[in-house]
Amino acid sequence: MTYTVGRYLGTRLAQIGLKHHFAVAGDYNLVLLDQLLATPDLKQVYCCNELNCGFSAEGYARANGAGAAVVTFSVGALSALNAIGGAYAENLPVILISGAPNSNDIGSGHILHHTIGLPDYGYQLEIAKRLTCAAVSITSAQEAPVLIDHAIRTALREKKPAYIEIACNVSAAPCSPPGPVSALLRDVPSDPDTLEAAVAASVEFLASRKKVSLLIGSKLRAAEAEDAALQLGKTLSCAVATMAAAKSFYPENDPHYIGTYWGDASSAGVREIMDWSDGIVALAPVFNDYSTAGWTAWPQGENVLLAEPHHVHVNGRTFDGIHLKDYLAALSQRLSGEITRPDTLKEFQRVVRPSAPVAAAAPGDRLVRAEMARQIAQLITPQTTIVAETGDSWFNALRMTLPEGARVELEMQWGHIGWSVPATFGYAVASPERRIITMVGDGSFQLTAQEVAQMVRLKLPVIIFLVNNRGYTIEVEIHDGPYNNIKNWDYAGLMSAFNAEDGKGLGLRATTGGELSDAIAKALKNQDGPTLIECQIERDDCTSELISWGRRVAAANARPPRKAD
Ligand code: TPU
Ligand code: MG
Repeated sequence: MTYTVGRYLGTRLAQIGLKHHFAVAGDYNLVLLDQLLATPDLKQVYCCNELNCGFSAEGYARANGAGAAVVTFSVGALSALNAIGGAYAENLPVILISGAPNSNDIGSGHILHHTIGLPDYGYQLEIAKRLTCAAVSITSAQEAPVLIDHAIRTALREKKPAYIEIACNVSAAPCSPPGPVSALLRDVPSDPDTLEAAVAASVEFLASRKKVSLLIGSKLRAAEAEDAALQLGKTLSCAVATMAAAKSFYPENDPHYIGTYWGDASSAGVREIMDWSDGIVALAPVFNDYSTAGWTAWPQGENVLLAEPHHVHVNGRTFDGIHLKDYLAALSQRLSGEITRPDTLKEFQRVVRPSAPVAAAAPGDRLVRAEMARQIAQLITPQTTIVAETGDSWFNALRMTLPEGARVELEMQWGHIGWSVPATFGYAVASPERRIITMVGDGSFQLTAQEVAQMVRLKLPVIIFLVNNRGYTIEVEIHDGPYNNIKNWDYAGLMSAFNAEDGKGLGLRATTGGELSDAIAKALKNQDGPTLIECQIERDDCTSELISWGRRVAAANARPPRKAD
């Protein structure tokens, strides 16, 4: 068959495992959308706006490995680019596809609608280049396959977003045969000699230390190294902690797992064990101001072996050009039967007693955070994914103990409030078989609320716990002022507006523990649409971790400027 540019692109998206793409229509992309609709095995899913479209594709990529969003030029794409920045920060290969001006207009001096009113339309590509690993502009059908393949291949290899703009008069043009012959190359293999040298240096590091622990970082999933990390934990028999943004990237039911390492917001005993360790093997971590709790908990120096997705730093040497999963597998194999390091785990078991379960509140008592979190935690099964928004929802999710298979999705590097609603939508489209639970604050929800309407449209039975604490509590704990108060909404009442005449979404409100358990029971029965449960709690009713972490972040923000020499 003859492939048009749009069909070629659609076929490539299907070949990399996409079953859906997210879209908002506009005249620059309508013909392209027609072409994508004609692609077998690729469904088109619509969003309310382009920011949400980008985040939906981002959420889809979390569940499916990659995602795609199709938007119109400028007015659409510039909104979507915020979510693309998020995909870059979060290491997710999201392909942003934008319709673009007719190729005849380029260089003609014409002023076009939706642009900034100048005859140069190149600004969008320039912006996209800063926020993606590959950005291409397609203005002729002949070059389209090469450019499309370059963008998609680079995104998959680097686990970063890519950008493709297609002139609106080129989408339906036939491109050069034979079309997409076979699947795209995903990666180049690890260099065997470097791998060998990295493993040898790492064995030396481990052999000279007794109190070794493993620290799991948030790039581990993008590095496709979760299984290999588990294998290394078992091989070393040491204590294993996850960084906050890597919650659920290591099975919490594994006997070596000790909890979250996050400075003084760590789970009980974990900071003490990490501080006590004389060798920390850090796997694909992101050490930023938030994850180090305002630079107060940053493992570095000679006692840290830092294994990144494509290189390893150990004993003052760097080994580049290897894949983390290959390195971890080779290291486990080399260590097996010779070196184990159980001291950190033994010490943890000595110093930390299992905490007593939180007692249920009386059903008629005013709802408090602890009771809300207790009831949500009871819902978690191996099929659950918790999507937790920036705010105290982060800290509530981090406290939950996960059975094997349960996942937590966080967007801690980008930290765009409102991310969780469209990301939940995208995730649910990708993984309808999972039970998806979203925890989102009132302030965050107000940014992207309308995407709940798309969950209604597609009848996705997600459960959204909307924490109405009347404001930006996370900001209150960092630095308070009148800007942290927000207009209250009737959140539960929104659902009837989203349902309109045909939707099956459910909006419920809980002001007591009893009302919350009733609402949850109704949510579990509602399989024909989302259930939003507005949980009303006091403004200052938050986790102790938020308070101590907020204090650290405030102190880091308040460091005075350096003095001039
Ligand atoms: O649980 P809680 O009350 O902390 O969460 P809520 O109500 O969702 O409040 C979140 C407050 C917040 C803001 C305003 N967290 N971070 N920010 C700053 C911010 C502003 N704009 C964007 C797009 N992202 C942000 N993180
Ligand atoms: Mg709030």
